[in-house]
Order: sequence, then C-alpha cells, then structure tokens
Amino acid sequence: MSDNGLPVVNSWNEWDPLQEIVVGSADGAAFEPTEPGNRPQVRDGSAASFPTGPKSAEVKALANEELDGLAVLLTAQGVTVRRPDTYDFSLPVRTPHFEVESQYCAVCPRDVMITLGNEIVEATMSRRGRYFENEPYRRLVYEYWESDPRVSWTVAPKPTMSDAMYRADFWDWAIEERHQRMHASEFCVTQAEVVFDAADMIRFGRDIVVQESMTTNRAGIRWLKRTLEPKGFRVHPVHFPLDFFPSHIDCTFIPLRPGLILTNPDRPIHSDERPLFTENGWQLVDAPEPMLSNTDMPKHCQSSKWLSMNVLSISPTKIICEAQEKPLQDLLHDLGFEVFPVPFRNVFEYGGSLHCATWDIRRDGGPEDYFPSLTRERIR
Ligand code: ABU
Repeated sequence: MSDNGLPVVNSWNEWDPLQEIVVGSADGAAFEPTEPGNRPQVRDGSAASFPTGPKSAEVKALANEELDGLAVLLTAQGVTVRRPDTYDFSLPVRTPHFEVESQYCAVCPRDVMITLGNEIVEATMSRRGRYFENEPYRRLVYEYWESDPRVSWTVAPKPTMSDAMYRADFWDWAIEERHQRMHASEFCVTQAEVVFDAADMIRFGRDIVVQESMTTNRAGIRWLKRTLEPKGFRVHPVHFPLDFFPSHIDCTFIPLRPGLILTNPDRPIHSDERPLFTENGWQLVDAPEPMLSNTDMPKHCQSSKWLSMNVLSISPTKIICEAQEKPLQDLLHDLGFEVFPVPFRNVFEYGGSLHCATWDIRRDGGPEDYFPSLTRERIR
C-alpha cells in the first residue's frame, strides 16, 4: 500500500497529482532495425543506409543526462522515480516466426506499458525489434504486483509478427495511393492479429481513447474493448485523417486537465469524433508551431517535430515542457499552468519526449466520468 492508502498502482488519467513514475533509460540502446513494420531513414535526405547495432556511448550519455535531469526535477516535486533494468538491445531475436538483427531501447516505457486504474497492461507491440521491450520493466512489475493484492497485471496476446501481419509494400506507396488507403485505415499492419502499442492510448478516467494507426489495428482495439469494458472502462477509437504515418497519440491529442486537451493543428481529429469531446465540455487548444522543423530533428530520430507537445503533467496545475519550446511554454502559462522547462532534445534521438519517456505508476484520484453525455445515453 502507498503512504496515503492508495493502491501502489493507481493512475486513471494524464493529469492528477503524480506520486510515482518510471523514467526511461538509454542504457543498452541500439538502432531500431529495418523490418516490415518499420523502415527507419536517416533524416538528412541522403540515401545513406540507416545504421545498425548499438548506439554510441556518447549518444546514450547525452540522452541519459537529460533523462536523469527529468528524474531530479520530479524527485524535487515529491514524486518517487523508478528506472528500468539494463537490457542489451543490440541482441538479435529469433522466434519460430521471425528473426531480427537487433532490438531498440528502454527510453520510452510509455510505448510498451500502461497503467489503467489499478491494472498494469503490457502492450502486444507492433514491431519485431520491440517484441521483448517489456523485459526491462519485469522486476518493477513483479514488485508492484507482489506488494499490493489490489494491483492486477495483464499481458496482451503476443502476435506472431510473421510476414502475414504486415503490408510489406506500405513504405513504398505513392502519396495518392497512401491517401486513399489510409482513409480506409490501411497501414503497415494488417488486421490478421491483435496489435497495439500502449502509446496509442490516452486516459480520461473511465474513458480510454485509442488511435487506430500504424502501430494499433482494429483487432487490437477490439481486444482492448473486450478486455477493458467489462471492468467498467469505455474504449473510444479515434482517427486523425491528415496524419499519413500515425503512430502514438501523445504528439497529437493530450489532455492536460479536466476540460482541456492540447491538440496538433496539423492533425485535427475526425469530424465525426470531435463532438464526443466538445459536447462533454472539453476545449481543444492547438499547440503552437514547434521550434524545430521536421528536417532539423536529430538525424536518427523517426518521430515528427510534434515531439514538442509531448508534455508531462505533474498535476492539473503543473506541467513539464521541453526547455527550448518557448511558444508552448507561453501558451501553457497563459492557460494557467506553472511550467517546468527541462532540456530533452537529446532524447528525441530515441523517438520520444517527456510523455513517451515515462510511465505513470501512481497518481491521486479515481475512475471519474469526464463524459457525462455517455452515461446519460446509457440511462435513457
Ligand atoms: N512516439 C511518438 C511519435 C509521434 C509523432 O511522430 O508525431
């Protein structure tokens, strides 16, 4: 049990006062491998092939310095910070269904692990190089699970990640074809198996919003619905039709406190899905243009410039933002937040920023209903 009587694992949304969190680590990190679910490219526009093998000691040290800085800030705010175990991601993986030359990293626990109330859920993951990315968190999960009988632990079914799970030609689609097929929600993963990354979900108390994407398919969303709805959650699929390579919702749609969602002006939510939020009193506020353009992002980063809006809430009034994102800091300040800037640009190399690089374990609060119109509909 935690000091204030809450279950040791208790986190229902993205903003309630934070008590305990896992911050990622670049130890053991490798370059993400080329595979059917991912075709990483060097960002400088050159035809250079993407590197393989372990990341350099220097690149890992630079990221670790910033991850440690985030841990220091959180600790100073009274938050307990935990870290993953070291794991050698340069090791290959061979299963009966696939083989991959290396794995990736433990910089972004949010991609893999999610706390839904008092339950830890481990995602299926969508890429071969991330098949075992839950391993660095295994010791922590056992510790939480053993220490409090109110904590439950669910591991989603592991997909085969065999060739049939992917559309291998996805990466070569011309823009016209991509446009057509993405409106039919066709991405690099097929519907053959249950597939989701944890970071395609964002939490609003009883309501879980899930993005259909390159990393989460409709079968994955059906699994989440059937697993979570009997436990009292409501699962809502969402789509951002102008995002041609959607992966992970936390650079697109981030709730900051009850009634306020930070949105991505390049990726408006589908017009049919917007009323769920606006009719329940949620204001959608666009993030300002990021300080870095897509071409200025670190050479090996596979995420977009919108890592700028990947903020982490300490509470409904305190928020952590990347140090150089001044326009976003100003907006958050104007919206009434106390803003804590931290340098995090060297973590971008690993495809994530402050939200991606963390995994909430415990926040105050419980399963509130932030969508009263849904409850009224059910009663009617
Ligand atoms: N891992 C988050 C990436 C999302 C984006 O590139 O916009």
